[in-house]
Amino acid sequence: MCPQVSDVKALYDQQGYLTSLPILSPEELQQARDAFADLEKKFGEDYTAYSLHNVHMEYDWVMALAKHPKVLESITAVLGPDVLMLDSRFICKYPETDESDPGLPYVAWHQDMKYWGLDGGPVVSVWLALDDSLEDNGALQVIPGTHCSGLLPHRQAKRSGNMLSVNQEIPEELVEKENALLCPLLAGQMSIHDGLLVHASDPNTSQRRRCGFVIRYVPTVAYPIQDPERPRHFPATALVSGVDKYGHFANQKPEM
Ligand SMILES: O=C(O)CCC(=O)C(=O)O
Repeated sequence: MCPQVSDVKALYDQQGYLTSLPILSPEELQQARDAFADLEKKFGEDYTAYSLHNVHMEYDWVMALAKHPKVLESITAVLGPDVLMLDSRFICKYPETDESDPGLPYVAWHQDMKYWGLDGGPVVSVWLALDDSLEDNGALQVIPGTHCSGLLPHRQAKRSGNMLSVNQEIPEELVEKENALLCPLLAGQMSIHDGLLVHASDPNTSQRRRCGFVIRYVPTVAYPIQDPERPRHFPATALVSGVDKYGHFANQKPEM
């Protein structure tokens, strides 16, 4: 039986995340992977690992992923009908030749809200898998319930290899690692998590790529704030569901 919208929201509110949600059909997955392979050919893997930021503004196939009806079904269940897409990024961890390298790419424990100067509503992050994302290739890990802890202190990461552009991490003593859960995904599935949920991911120690498309959404009622601790611009927003009666985010991509 399909879960009701209210069940989805209740579970999300309680845990701060949902995982293993089936999104792309085999054909849609193949098309996305082929289109991504073209970007790898064009830009090279050093670039596609983390620098394909907000390319939904350039490529219709990327925008179509962000507006995929099944993605929006979960997002609107959580945020309500009027939703803006704030930002997007592909995050790829490629197989490494030297697994003993202490600087292998990983993502340090953090909360997404640390990076977003906004208020008035929650941020929901989607992690849509283009590859199977499992323990050995560095799947996302979350600490359930931590979205209720408020914004925790972050500092410069101590270990090299942190993929986060501002290289921050929550200090170890504040991370309840013993409660962490892995969110393994098969290609074509997604997880979603709240902007305050503590999460991270380990290096890819397998011989398989781990590629995901991360999309951030907010309800249209949210608004940008000036916070020197979280200086963030929003040059690539797009209304993806409902209406925007607030107009809090100026630079919106016109309807496709
Ligand atoms: O891709 C990862 O390993 C981390 C992604 C992440 O931090 C996020 O989706 O907010």
